[in-house]
Amino acid sequence: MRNAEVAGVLYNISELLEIKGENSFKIRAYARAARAIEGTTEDIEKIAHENRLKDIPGVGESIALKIGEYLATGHLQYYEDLKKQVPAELHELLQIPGIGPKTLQFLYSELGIKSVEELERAAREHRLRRLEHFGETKEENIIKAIERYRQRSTRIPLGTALPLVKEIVGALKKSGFIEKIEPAGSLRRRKETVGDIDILATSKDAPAAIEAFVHLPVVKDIIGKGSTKATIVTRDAIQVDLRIMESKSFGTSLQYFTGSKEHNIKLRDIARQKGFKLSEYDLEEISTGRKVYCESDDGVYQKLGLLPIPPEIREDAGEIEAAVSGKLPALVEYNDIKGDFHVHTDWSEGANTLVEMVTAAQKLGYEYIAVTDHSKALGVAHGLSEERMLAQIEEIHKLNDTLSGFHVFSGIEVDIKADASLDLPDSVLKQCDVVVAALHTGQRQAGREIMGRLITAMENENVDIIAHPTGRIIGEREAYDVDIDAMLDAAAGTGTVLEINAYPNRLDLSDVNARKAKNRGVKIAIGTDAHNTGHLGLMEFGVDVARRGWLEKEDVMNTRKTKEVRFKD
Ligand code: DGT
Ligand code: CA
Ligand code: CA
Repeated sequence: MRNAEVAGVLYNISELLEIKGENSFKIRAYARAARAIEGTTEDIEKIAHENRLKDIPGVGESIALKIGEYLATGHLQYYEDLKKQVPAELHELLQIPGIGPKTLQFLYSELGIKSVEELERAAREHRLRRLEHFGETKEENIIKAIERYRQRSTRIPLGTALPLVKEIVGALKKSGFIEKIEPAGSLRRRKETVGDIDILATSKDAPAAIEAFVHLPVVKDIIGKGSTKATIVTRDAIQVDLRIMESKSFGTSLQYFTGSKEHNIKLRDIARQKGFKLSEYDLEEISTGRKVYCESDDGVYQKLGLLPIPPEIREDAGEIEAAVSGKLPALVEYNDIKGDFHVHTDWSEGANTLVEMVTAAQKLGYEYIAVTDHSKALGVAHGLSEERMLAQIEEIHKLNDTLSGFHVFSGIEVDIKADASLDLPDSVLKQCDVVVAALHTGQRQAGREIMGRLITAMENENVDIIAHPTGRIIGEREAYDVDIDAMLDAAAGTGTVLEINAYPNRLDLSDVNARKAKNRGVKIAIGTDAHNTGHLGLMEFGVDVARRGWLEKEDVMNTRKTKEVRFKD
């Protein structure tokens, strides 16, 4: 899928237009289209092919033509022209969160800053804090943002990597030269970001398989190529390794290249204690030199007398000890999921109607969704007032009467305002089946304020779930100043459920925090935060986080049957 690539181009156009001071309607249309394309799980090429580009929010005649041109030729003249009009350094500066076109112009006129390096130097030399509207905190925030920006350019969100891998694996299978093929590395472990992508395969004709790989349409550069291994860089600058292994070594090599490195080191120790030398090629019995081969990587664990360890928890975080003592968790699975607890419709900022979201959820085999549109404080999102909330509840009741085998929970994503009050009165919240509360403003408040808001919300008997509890956005924004232990105490004490937001740039709670929650007895709800029907498909990313957090079926609310879904009473 080229969705991320096309979205990237549209985002860039939006920013270039902004630097040029073009009209804000046009700027926003490109950004909106980019977000929608990034968010949909439907293949943009398929949408273009079926002439449905204009169904995407923000996409009109002119943007549709541009997407078409880019998809067909890999080139967009309008974009190339824009880039020529704006220096690349300025464009890069805009990638730093907190630096918009206006700030950029101001910094240029005051200090002559026109690159990220110059901005960083000015901040470190404390030349920014003296400027009007700046000050010490803002200067420090800019330094942090630059540091994050530099990290972000090196690791790739799972949400970008996974569709790419599916595309590559699909294309290689079609080539006819591949027998077995499996992605390995951090991607197989479903880490929230991956450094590079590692793919393992077997083939009767390894050189031909390697040739097919380096000639895939996604390939931009070939970094290295041998007869059984190649490394390429894709058009969106992601490095991919393909290794062709001998068939008999597939199990041990998949185990080795899945990692993590720390997990492997400990597993090799265990092997040695049992008299084996473990490598990517085989398990060798040290006393006799006899070589043992495994078809799958589960087989490697079994041969060592261990229960197979799911890839998602191979981080040397206690899983090997658990396997040794026969106490591995039975991780929650995607097929256990019966519904979604965080769904928007066109009543607020969603792109689809209530009925469309329900139909899409039914297609996924779900038994229910909770419709959780924004509340009124989010003006930009067209949030619900008291009246509209009550009207929506009414409409959901009517809809439920027409549905069989499916239930819509009437919910709300109510804003926790900066003064810790909720955006809708208890009298209205009480009438919702599910109240999801979340912070959307005042995110930079000090920890005491932030925690006060979260805890006050959790103490409200109407609040069932806290959405995206730490507020972090991967590669873009740090978590709010949250004390995770205090949050978990409050959640446990009040019976409030915490969300794993499945949207790939959030994945919040994170794997580590989800595991802490489980250990405190705090239940988790996975919500996709769907803003269109395609987003409902993001559930798998939430399940990945849950699995990495060692969660089992009973820890996750979405595994319950409709009748058993019960929050605070
Ligand atoms: P990444 O790419 O930074 O997100 O993380 P990984 O885990 O994919 O790491 P990568 O791509 O460097 O290597 C893939 C796997 O190969 C890694 O998970 C475990 C294995 N591996 C790599 N280097 C070593 C090593 O020095 N010792 C051992 N035991 N395993 C290694
Ligand atoms: Ca890797
Ligand atoms: Ca690698």
